[in-house]
Amino acid sequence: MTEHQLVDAGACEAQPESCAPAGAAPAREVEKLRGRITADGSSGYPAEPGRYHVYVSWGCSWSSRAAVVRRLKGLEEVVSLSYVDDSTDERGWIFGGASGPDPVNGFSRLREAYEATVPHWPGRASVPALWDRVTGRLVSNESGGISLDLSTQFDAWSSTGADLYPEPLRPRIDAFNAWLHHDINNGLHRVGHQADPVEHARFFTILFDRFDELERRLTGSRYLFGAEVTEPDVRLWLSLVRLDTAYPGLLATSLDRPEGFPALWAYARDLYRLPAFRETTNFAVIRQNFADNFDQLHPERVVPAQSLQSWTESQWEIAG
Ligand SMILES: N[C@@H](CCC(=O)N[C@@H](CS)C(=O)NCC(=O)O)C(=O)O
Repeated sequence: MTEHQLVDAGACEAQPESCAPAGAAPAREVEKLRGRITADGSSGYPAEPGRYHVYVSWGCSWSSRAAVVRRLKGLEEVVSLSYVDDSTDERGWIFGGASGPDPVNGFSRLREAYEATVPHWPGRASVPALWDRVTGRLVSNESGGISLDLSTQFDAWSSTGADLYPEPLRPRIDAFNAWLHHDINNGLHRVGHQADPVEHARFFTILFDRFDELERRLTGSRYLFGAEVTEPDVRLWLSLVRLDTAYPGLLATSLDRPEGFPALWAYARDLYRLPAFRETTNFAVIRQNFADNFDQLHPERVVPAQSLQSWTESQWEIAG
């Protein structure tokens, strides 16, 4: 199995504005590592306690998937995880600062993990990055695969027994995640990087249309797929919390939508009350990340302060 290959999909996911129109050459190629962990070891990377480590960033929604899923599954003692520093420089993510040093390899930059995997790594050194202590290399830098592998392949050691990707729902979950990806997971990047006011407004209309669909879905359903949290709830929530931080009041009430999205907003706060979501979220870093990176979102480079209290107010009491 090829462990890494040049594809343009990563660039599209991270920064869709860098993607070329269909049929044209991609504007920029991003190298992706696509190894997968399997419970039976058939992929070459068997699930084993203590073997794998995930590098993530507090600000990055893609990498936060691994942090939330790991907590929901109760895999803290099984798969280790650490944070890169909150800011990057021209050569990418650095270890240190408030997040502390790299606890696994003692690297000073995340790029060193990539170079240990593929000499002269040609792409960006992105998070999430899943490290294998046995082979001394990265397995994957693809958030979707890492999230699903943590959701399914370590069940023998899960202290919660949560089933985040139930077998009978998998085709529906896969279809939902694909739907979610384009306009919502990437929605923030689309609106945040769009300078043209007409396009900016168009992306917002699409986003609100998707929110309307979710509002209907979540009216009468506690989570996306019923009474239990599943993996797509993680994907949706990480985007919602960032969109609502970038545009305070987006879910509750805003100029464009005074009535807000009551079911979606209640759902978002409901999930925030779970430690797996709350303790892997840092509003200050998310806010700063927008101020630094999303010029079109807030040209003055200041993101409005948001009341954390609104996220902690609940419309209902959580049972159990
Ligand atoms: N397609 C990737 C996207 C990951 C990604 O865009 N990570 C960003 C942070 S949110 C990153 O690390 N970028 C590194 C850089 O741009 O140097 C995934 O879903 O895992």
